[in-house]
Amino acid sequence: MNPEQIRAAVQEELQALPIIDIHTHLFQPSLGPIGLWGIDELITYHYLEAELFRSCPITPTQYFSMGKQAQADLIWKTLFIDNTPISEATRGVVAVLNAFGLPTSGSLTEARAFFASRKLDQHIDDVFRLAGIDQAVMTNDPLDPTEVPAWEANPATDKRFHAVLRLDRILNKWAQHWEVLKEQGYDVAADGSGNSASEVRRFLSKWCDKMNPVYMAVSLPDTFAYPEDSTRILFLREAVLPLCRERNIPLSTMIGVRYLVNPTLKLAGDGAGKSDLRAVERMALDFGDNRFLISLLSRENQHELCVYARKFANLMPFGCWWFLNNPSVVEEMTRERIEMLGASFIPQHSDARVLEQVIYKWRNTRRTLTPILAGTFQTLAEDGGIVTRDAIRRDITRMFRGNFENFVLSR
Ligand code: RAT
Ligand code: ZN
Repeated sequence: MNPEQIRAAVQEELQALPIIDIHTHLFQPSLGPIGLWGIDELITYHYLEAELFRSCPITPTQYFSMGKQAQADLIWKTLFIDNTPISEATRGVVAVLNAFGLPTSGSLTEARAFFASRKLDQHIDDVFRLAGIDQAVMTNDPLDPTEVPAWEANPATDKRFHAVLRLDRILNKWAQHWEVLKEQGYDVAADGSGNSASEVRRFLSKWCDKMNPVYMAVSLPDTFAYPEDSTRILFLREAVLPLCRERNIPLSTMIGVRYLVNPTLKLAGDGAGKSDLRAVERMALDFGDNRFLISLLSRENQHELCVYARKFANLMPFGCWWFLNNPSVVEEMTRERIEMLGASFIPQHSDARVLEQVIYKWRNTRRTLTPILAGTFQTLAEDGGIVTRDAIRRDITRMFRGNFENFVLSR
């Protein structure tokens, strides 16, 4: 194939492949109204809330006291009318409106009427088709009071969605949650002593039965350390990782958050920090029978992660997370990963919080990665390698589906 044919083949294969979105904050409709969708949710996405305060004098306290629609109107006026929507997150809203043939400027009336007319179940099918995905992995928290009742009602499964047992409240906020377990009859203590670890395992095991998660997951601070004398590491070592082995599922660790550096911004108030990846090295070594999906929030940590993935086959780097999901950084990270790991990683997840975001996030990923992947195969051809359509399809399928199916679903 000549360079132009290679580029066209990459573009077509990437376009045609139904991707598995391996980490989102979306919910299957059978879990009820906790799933966010529609124009007001899109505009009040926390990525956009953070941008609002840079261009409008309103204080966070004033903003958060407003109703959802008034918040959306303010963000729309500030970031889309008074300013040009050139940031990644604002451009995303424009792309979604455009995908549905809705006006991308002026009033929101038509968009609101359109989304109000949609029936959720069919809408999900349409959104997934526009995004080019066929499955999305959820984030399910067994200690979230808004989510628990939905699971207690034994929701119908939905082949478009997979559950994930999220552990943040247990591993990061034990002090605020141990009593909730205690009230539910688990023999746990604030300091993790006595039967706490085995009881946490029993609690998680019950939730595995209920949710049938494809993996367990936790976000971790930039200061994450292992080994360490803490309830976090105690429960990881004695409850979470043994249970992952028993159920034969991976643990996803997303490391590098600096929680609430500006608490007034709520969900938009977290920052990012560089981590010491010796913790990852030691975990990969000490728990050689566990599998770890890994995403890191700091750009500076990405090269090191590739090095560790070369040492430990039980690490699966995935995604360009949160502040990294911008074309300039995605380009750099993906090049680095291909150069060091071939096709043995998962390039992206959407992290969508509002259903329709998968449309713009996956379009952006395809647009950014087409030249990177094409360049990879073009360079191979230049060096005398045989590049075929089948090889391109095989590698793209492996990165955006196969690695997840093999590492997570099919073991
Ligand atoms: O990207 C985000 O939406 C963040 O707020 C987080 O939810 C992060 O992705 C996480 O899963 O902790
Ligand atoms: Zn997330």
